[in-house]
Amino acid sequence: MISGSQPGSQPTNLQGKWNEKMSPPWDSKYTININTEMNYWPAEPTNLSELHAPLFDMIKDLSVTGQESASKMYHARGWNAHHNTDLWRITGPVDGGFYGMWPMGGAWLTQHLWYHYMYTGDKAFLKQVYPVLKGAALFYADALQEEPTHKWLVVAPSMSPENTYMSGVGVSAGTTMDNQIVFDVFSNAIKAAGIMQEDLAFADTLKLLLKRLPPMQVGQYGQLQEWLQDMDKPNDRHRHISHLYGLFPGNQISPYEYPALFSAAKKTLISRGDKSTGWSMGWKVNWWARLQDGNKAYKLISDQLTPAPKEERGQDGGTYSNLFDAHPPFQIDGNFGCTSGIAEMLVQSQDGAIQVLPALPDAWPDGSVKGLVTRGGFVVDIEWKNKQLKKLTVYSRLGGNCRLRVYDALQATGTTTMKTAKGLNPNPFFERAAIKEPIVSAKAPKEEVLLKPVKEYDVATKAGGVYVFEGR
Ligand code: FUC
Repeated sequence: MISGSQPGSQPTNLQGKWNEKMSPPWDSKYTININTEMNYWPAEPTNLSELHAPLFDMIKDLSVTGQESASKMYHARGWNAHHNTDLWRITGPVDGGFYGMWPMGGAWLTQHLWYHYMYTGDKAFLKQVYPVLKGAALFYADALQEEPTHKWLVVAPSMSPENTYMSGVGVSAGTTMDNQIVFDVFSNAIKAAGIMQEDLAFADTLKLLLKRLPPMQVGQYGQLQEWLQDMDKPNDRHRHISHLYGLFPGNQISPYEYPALFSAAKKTLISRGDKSTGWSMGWKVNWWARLQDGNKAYKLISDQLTPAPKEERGQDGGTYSNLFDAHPPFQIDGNFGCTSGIAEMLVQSQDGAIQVLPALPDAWPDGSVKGLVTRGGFVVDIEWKNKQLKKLTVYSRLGGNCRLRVYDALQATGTTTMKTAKGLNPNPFFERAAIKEPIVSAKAPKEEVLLKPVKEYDVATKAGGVYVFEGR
C-alpha cells in the first residue's frame, strides 16, 4: 500500500500498480463487487490512513460519472456504479449481464468514506465528502421498489455478486447483501447529516425508508439467507459469500446482539468450505476473526499461504513464491484482505468497544503488535504471553470514552484510571448498527452461541493522552 497508493496517484488495481502484460487479467481494472474494497480494508486499522486518499478521489469521480447511470438507467437522482470501473470512471454495467448488472458497487465504496471518518474523526473530511454520501442515498431513495409480499423496499433487478440460486440464474430482488449495503448507505447519510446539521428533512425521509428495508433472515438450514426467499443451496461452495458483508466489513452481525444471526453467519461460512480463490480465503480470515475463532482464522491464513498451483487460472488459490496472492492468476487483493484479517484477530472496534485480542490462535501463544488503530482514533500496542494479555498501551488521538473489552482482567498502571463499564458506550464512534430483529425460519435448527466471557472497562481519555494497562 505504501508503494502503490500514494496520495495523488491512482488507487491500487487488481495487480496493485504495475503488470508486465499487454492484456492483463480483467484488464487490470477495478472490480468493485469485492476486490477494490478488499485492497483498502487494512488502510485505517494498520495506521496507513493517508494512503486511503487515492480511493477517495476515485469515489468522488464516480459520484460525478455515476449520475449518468443513475438518471439514464434508473430515472433516479444521485449516483451509482455497477460492479466494475476503470481509469475513465465508467459506472454502467460491463462484462456479461450476469456480472455487470449489480447496481451497488459505488454504494459499497462509500463505506470507506464513512470508515475514514470513524477512525480519524476528521469533520472537515466528512463535510467535503458529504455530497457523495448524500448522492448515494438519494439514488436508493428513488430506485428502491416495493416488494409485493411484505411491502419491504428492495433493490430490483439485482443479484448477489456472481452467485446463482438455480443453475445459471442470479437475477433477483432484495438480496441480503443489497439490503445490508442500503442500510449502511442510509445510516451513514443520516449520521453525517446530523453531524453536519445539514439536510435534516432529507435525513428524516431516509429514517422512514430505513424502517422499510427487509430484515436479515435465518433460513431452513439455520443459514443466513443470501436471497429474499429461502433458496440457498446447502452444497454451495461459491467464492463470493456476499451476504456476510453484514459480518465483515459491515458491523450488522454481532455476537452480543442477535446471536441467532451470529450463529447463522457461522453456519453459512462453514457450509461454503475453506479452500477457494486467494481473495476469498482472505475474506474468510476476517470473518473467522469476527466470529472470534482464532484457530479457524489461522487455518485460513495457512490455506492462503499454501504454494499456488501451476494452473494460470482457476478457483484453487494460494500464494506464489514471491508472497503475492494467487486467485490464480496473481491478484493483490488477497494480500490486503489477509492483512486486514490478521489485524481483526488482534483488535476489533465495530461492536460498541475496543475488543483486545478477540481471536488469538493457539499457534501465537506469545507476541506483540504496535500501532494498530481503532474507531474513535485510538492507537493500541499489545503484548501477550501464554495467550494472556500482558500489557496494553492506548494512545488517544481524539479523546473521549475508551471502552475496553477483554477476556482477562486488566489493571490500570501509573496515572491511568478506569472503571467497570456500564450501559451503552457514550463515545459516538462506537454506536452499534440499529438493525431490525431478524426473521428466523421455524425449520432452522436451534444453535447456542458459546462465547468466552468478557470484561469491559471505561477509561476517560484526553486527546494526546497515553494510557497503560497490565494483565492481572
Ligand atoms: C470478481 C471475482 C473473480 C475475480 C475478479 C477480478 O469478479 O469473482 O474471482 O477476482 O473479480
